[in-house]
Amino acid sequence: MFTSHRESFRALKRIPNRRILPGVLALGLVLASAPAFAIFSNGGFEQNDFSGWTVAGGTNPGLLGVEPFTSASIQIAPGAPGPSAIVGQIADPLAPTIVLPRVGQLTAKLNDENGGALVTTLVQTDTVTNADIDAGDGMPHIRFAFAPVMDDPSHAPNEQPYFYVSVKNLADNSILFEQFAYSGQAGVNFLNGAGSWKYLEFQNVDVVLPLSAIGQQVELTIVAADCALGGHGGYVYVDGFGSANVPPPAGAPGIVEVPVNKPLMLAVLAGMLGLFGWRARHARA
Ligand SMILES: [Ca+2]
Ligand SMILES: [Ca+2]
Repeated sequence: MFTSHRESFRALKRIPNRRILPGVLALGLVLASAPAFAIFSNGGFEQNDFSGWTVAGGTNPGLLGVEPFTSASIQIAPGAPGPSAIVGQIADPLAPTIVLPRVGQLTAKLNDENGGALVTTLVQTDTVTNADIDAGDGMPHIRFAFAPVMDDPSHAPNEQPYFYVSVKNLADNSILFEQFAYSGQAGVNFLNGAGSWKYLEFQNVDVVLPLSAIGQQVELTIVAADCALGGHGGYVYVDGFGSANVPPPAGAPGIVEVPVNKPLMLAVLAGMLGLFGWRARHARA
């Protein structure tokens, strides 16, 4: 990716006519800042489908155990997967301040506002390469944005709609990033949507990987679940999966940067996330 940018720019610089130089420079800048969605296939859903992704799911029998819930609490019973869709420029009356699409022309929506105790999962595995290194810090990055929108029927916590997002290194099964919350969960700064609906603005995630991750496989997982009792829905918008910066949204961005394999930094991060009411975890699966 970077090589091709350099070659393009070098080729352009050979053009001798000075009068076209400003235009050439502008084009060079455009090329240099083109999004490098190197790591994930169709990471921005701009193909208007789920090519490159595995969409699955089933039904939600409720979360296992008691709080705090983790990935180990998630149960998905066999059954038809929950719904999924690609959306463009739409308004969401349940979450009126969310701006769609988030990046480019299209954004993925996992699950929906209807009940049925359904679960939708979205997974993609890919290999980290040198193309995922950010020239800014010399480290590989995984970046994306997500926004959960969930009804809050005030069921028991394990029966509420919930969402889960994780980035896992398959080489050692370490969780590089994960976030879980059920609707209305204390400590998560949900915004009030229509009626009993709760939501979050798009959260920008920036996971900094160690250099040792080059050549290793990472797995992205997103889970969006209706309530376990069948009457209430929940969904998650996701977009911009790749190594390039997710451009700022129309509203105020909340960038969550997650350095890995640096315990001190993680402690600092946990403190920062505390400001947002998030629970940060560096768990082993
Ligand atoms: Ca997109
Ligand atoms: Ca649903």
